[in-house]
Amino acid sequence: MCKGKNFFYGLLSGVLLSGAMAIVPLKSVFAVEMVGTVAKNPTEIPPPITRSCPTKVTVDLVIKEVMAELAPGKQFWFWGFAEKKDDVVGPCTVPGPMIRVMEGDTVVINLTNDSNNVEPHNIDLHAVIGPGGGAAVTNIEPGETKTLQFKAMRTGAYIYHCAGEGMPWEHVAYGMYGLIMVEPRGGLKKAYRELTNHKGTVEKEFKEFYIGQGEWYIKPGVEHHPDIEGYSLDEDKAMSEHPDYFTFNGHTKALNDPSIFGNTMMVNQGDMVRIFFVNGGPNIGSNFHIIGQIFDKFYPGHYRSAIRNEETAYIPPGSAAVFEFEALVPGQYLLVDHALFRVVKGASGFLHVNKAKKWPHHIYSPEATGTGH
Ligand SMILES: [Cu+2]
Repeated sequence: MCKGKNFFYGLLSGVLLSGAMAIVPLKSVFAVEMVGTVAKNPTEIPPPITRSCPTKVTVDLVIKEVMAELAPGKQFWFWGFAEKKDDVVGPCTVPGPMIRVMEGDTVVINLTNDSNNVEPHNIDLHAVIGPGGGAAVTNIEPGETKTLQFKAMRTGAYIYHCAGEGMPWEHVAYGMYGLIMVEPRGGLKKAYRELTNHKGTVEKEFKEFYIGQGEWYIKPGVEHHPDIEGYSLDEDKAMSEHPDYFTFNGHTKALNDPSIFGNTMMVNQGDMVRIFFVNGGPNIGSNFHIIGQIFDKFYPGHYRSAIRNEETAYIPPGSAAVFEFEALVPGQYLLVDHALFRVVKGASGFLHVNKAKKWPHHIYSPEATGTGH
């Protein structure tokens, strides 16, 4: 199945058998890190671009293979991206760390395959123009680091993902994807519109969130780790596109359970909201909708070609987009994939709009609570 890992695995087992003249359980060779969750906090977003001059941006990414909960009671063998800052490696998350650069920037990606891993990996960023989107020069075995440098040529939201072993489907199905935002020179619009009050003109800042959708095909057993009870990729289910779960941000409950991040997407009445959305797939497109909201703008590509006043937006697997809207009416709003049986399988989350002033009866009356769904 995986040429690289079988070779690596076989090499190690041979050394153990011939060197020690004893059968050493291979499970002792590879330790897998047990983490509680890979769920991504939707507010973990790099600061917006405020400059106009291109610069060099360096991003250190570390690939980890970990055991974490995918759905209640289901431990899954995830592969994912973490960011290293000031020599500290952050958590491995799904989606991976959001990367934010500007059109014209020179971007340096230092990609490390953690030495505890068993798989070869690489990175393909759809913001890159060149062979493999970077995958052609970033193939790394566990313990290796390689560097990719590219120029961010086109503004837009793009997915990045692993394409290791020439089998991106497998690596994406294990959770290896994230979003890179290439902002226009000067940055994305900081305010949707200007308002005036008695002190003069004020800008309404966007409250920004980061969501990654993916679907999961699982079977009992963890390759290379026979001592661990858990689940890994079921390739037959993946081939026939019959997923067990869908997630927003790496766990079926990530954005709908207050004990994870279910209360994290919170804004005030009148706030502007911007959502960076990536769909890893690997197979299935998202039909993203927020029940009770209309997207003022939705731009899968250049912000100037935004689609306006859209309600359900299709984000293909292997793609990303930006959504903007004004939170005019207080309440609890359900985020869904509007292929609605997927909600039952985990594709849901909440946006909370706090009442910050008088209820806007001219927009919605009477005053309401809950989602009605
Ligand atoms: Cu990979």
